[in-house]
Amino acid sequence: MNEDAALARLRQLEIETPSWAYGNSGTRFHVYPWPGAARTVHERIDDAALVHRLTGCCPSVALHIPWDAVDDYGALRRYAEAQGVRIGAINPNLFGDDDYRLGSLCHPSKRVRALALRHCRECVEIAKDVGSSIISLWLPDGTNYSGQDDLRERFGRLTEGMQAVYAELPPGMRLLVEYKLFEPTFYSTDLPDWGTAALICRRLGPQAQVLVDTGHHPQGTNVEQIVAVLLAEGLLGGFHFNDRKYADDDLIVGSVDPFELFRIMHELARAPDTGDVALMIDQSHNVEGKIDAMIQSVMNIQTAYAKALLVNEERLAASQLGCDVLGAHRILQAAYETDVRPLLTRLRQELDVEPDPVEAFRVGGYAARLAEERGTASVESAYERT
Ligand code: RM4
Ligand code: MN
Ligand code: MN
Repeated sequence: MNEDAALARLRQLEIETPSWAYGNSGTRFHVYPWPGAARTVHERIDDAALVHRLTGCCPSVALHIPWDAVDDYGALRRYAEAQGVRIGAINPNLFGDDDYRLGSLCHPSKRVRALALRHCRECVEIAKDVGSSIISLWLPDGTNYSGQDDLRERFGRLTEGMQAVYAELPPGMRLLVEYKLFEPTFYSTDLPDWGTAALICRRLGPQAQVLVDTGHHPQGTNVEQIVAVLLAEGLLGGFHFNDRKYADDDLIVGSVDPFELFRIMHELARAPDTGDVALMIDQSHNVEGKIDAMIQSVMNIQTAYAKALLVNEERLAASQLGCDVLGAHRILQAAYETDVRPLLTRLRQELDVEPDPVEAFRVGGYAARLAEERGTASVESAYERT
């Protein structure tokens, strides 16, 4: 499509950021605290709102329960709205309790399965209270050793548990089913891949769709093909964008393989209707700042989408039908190599934000102010040190 049409589509692009990426996080080796990192759900919402102000395209923030639990969700909703954002997907947490050592909805014990189900029910209620229409469910369930549990039994428990969660959904609320190859378990995972997730969603009904976390596949998986097939089947519910080098690395989107991001965004760009696909980021900033890294991810998604929108679809289709293998590939490559910075500058002028929102954050004194406000003023800002 031409630049003006691409600009119109870019204006509609909305990206949801995750509350959990704004707080301190780390690996199993250590958590290095970041000056001014958000400590409470209110501060996490503040940071998401700042990202929205600087980018103009991140109007919602996903919550993780109980990490973001509060007593009054109506008040939390109003707080978010007062900061200029709304609350997006509610993510139940089925891994943060001692009871979940051997799983949650697939646990061998009925008692633990009931606990997990109760938590999912609570999350549906929270979603209603905050005005969200999405439950993003990731199950950490699996086993570490062959023989540890009966795989078919576990699949049965999975279906039953998911059906029970699905039954709680009010009309208009969607259950996005997230899969992941491995981790925290290493021998088997109950929802390991998009096929299993799609199978479960088909069993459940139209309010269940698959969530593709771009870091949750075996090395070398063709993620854009998964996206294409799920779109064709009406089963693509949303994304957790991040990048990875080895496993579930949760790195800045597009930092390792921007061409893959472009190919994924191309599947979205050429789909007739992607209005329902929730574009969410799921990241963990362990050694870098949180807010500017989030903005960088947002900008990288915009860049990839802009390039994807500029693919000459007519010529591409003609080359494909004409069996011109290299010609078709070169059309994609040409779009990928286009310098879209001028187009994105136009977009940001229209959105009334700075041409480089990462730079705007870094020179705007935000980091020092947040460090001071949040009681880490004695630690010099990482930017001032360099
Ligand atoms: C998982 C998965 C989920 C996220 C948790 C914290 O690997 O990506 O989406 O909620 O991490
Ligand atoms: Mn995820
Ligand atoms: Mn993950």
